[in-house]
Amino acid sequence: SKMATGQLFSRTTQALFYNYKQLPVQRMLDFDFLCGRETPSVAGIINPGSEGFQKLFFGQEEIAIPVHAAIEAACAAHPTADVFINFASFRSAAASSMAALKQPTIKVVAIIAEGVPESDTKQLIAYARANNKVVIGPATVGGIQAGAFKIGDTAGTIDNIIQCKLYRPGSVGFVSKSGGMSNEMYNTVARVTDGIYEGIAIGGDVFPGSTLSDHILRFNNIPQIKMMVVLGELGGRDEYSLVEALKQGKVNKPVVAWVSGTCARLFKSEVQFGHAGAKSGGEMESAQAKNQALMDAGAIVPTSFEALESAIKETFEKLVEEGKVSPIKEVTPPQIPEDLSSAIKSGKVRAPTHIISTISDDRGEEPCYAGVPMSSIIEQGLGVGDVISLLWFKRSLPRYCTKFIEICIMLCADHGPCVSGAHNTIVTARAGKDLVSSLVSGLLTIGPRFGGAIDDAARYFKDACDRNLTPYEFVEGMKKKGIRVPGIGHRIKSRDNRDKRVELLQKFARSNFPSVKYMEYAVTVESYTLSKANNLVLNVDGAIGSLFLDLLAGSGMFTKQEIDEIVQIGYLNGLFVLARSIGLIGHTFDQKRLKQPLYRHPWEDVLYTK
Ligand code: Q5B
Repeated sequence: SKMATGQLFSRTTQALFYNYKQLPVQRMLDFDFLCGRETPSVAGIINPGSEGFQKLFFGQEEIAIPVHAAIEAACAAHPTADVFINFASFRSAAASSMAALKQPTIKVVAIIAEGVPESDTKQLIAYARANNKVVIGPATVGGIQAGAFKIGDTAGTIDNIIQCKLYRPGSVGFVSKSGGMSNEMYNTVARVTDGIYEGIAIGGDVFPGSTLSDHILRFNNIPQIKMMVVLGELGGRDEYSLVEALKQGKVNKPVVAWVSGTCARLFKSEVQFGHAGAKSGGEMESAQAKNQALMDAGAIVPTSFEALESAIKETFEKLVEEGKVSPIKEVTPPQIPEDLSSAIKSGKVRAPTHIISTISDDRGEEPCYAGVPMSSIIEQGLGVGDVISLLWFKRSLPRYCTKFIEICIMLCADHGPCVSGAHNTIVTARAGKDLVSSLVSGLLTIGPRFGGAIDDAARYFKDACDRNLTPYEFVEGMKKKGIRVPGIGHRIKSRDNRDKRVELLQKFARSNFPSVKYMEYAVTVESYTLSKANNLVLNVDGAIGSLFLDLLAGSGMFTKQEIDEIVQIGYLNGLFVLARSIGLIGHTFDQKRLKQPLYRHPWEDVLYTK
């Protein structure tokens, strides 16, 4: 079995990681890279209920690690992965660990959770024993084989791993109950010996899946391990199985041991330390008794925890003198690239951004539109016109301007079911499509002929008015170029059937705007075009286009260059797009509410011709 032959891990060991946590997996991969492993030690991730890939770094490169929804599927996909690292909570750790133990490919299960019911752990232990499998934990950080394989968060940060030289094997086998103390001991061992070969934290529960003596006996069979260090803990009788093994002569390598918790005697009543198993029970379970028994059985036991380091040092030096350890060939581990976020945070690097944004900021306590916090917009009782002026024009405009914007939105919100946009939306909704599809299919008709003539109207009226062209010069000049005057003409509106919307906009502007110069110019153009045909009225696009020029020029809120830029970029069709979306959404709901069937255009309404 794994336990009997000794080696649990190697440089090619791969694990399945249950219940994805980014940090421990990334730390495992960083360790792999540090050790010069060719394959990542995490073959797959199991995240109950989700599948796909998880992107992580392997050195400087990103790799995609497969994510499986179930343990069985993961084991089938990665038959050579024989370690199962279980990061499930204490509630589900036992069930998932048992499921893993039952997989033929899994040989070692490490259980990180603290608080797994003892009766469940006992079942796991019994099953593992009967099937020659190894359980590490529960309530453990895991373990590490230096230069080869690491479980989860074992040994902490990359800096600590480098400091403890865990990227290459030494000659010391280490086993402890506590994971936190094992980090401490990796440092100690690195200081006074040639380093760790393997380190295991068995966990602080009363019933650990594998015991101190299990691992010491295993270490005894690993030729590279020349000495062992054990860090026990008061409470429980685990250390006595080690005492037995020592007494029976089953261990022929030096064992340096210390059982912590000697201070418990200083307390009058029973003391419960951090671990479930670490409480001072009877005399037998005291640290003093266990230290004494270990010493009597032949372990090297110092007089205090402080003296542990020198005991390890002396034991190692003796092995060197006896020629039992050959000097380690030191290697320089590769540099692990630092994560961009932490490098930026520490001011080491700077990186160019890929996007600039100037209109809103969602990073603070509340979103801001052009620097104005949401709460202030609400407290001031501002409206959608103000929001548009902040997000589109990046400034707060006077009330008459924002009111004008709101009037544009209201007047253009809909114009019946027969216009291009509404028709498309209705047909799309009746084809069974969703809201967004129905909406955009209508929006896509907005353009030079329908609703999208506002910007061009503003461009041409501005140019003609600024150049003092007479309506005759302007209209005939356009005709020569073969361009229809944007903002002029309507399918149903005419001299005798005026567009009420145009009149309302003009009325509002005349009584609120400081100047309506551009609109008056458009009206003179209209007078001229009406002399040509009855329907060549100033339409809603032309009214908005010309009046917005007046707003921009008359409000005193925009420079000449800003006005040119607004007209050139073309902001104003946005008003129609935004407004008509309201109506198109309404038409979609209307058709759905009416449960209208698929639309088919009638044959009679098509001229079929050759
Ligand atoms: N003629 C709007 O045309 C329409 C002329 C012109 C010089 C012109 C047309 C046009 C410019 C674009 C524009 C916005 C296609 C319209 C809107 C929103 C809406 C819609 C709704 C809503 C209408 C007949 C004769 C021809 C033409 C000449 C026409 N327009 N000449 N400048 N602008 N306007 N769009 O009626 O000699 O016979 O060749 O393109 O501003 O979209 O309610 O429906 O809220 O939803 O189809 O209000 O005016 O006329 O194309 O048969 O032309 O007049 O050259 O002369 P019609 P056509 P000729 S508002």
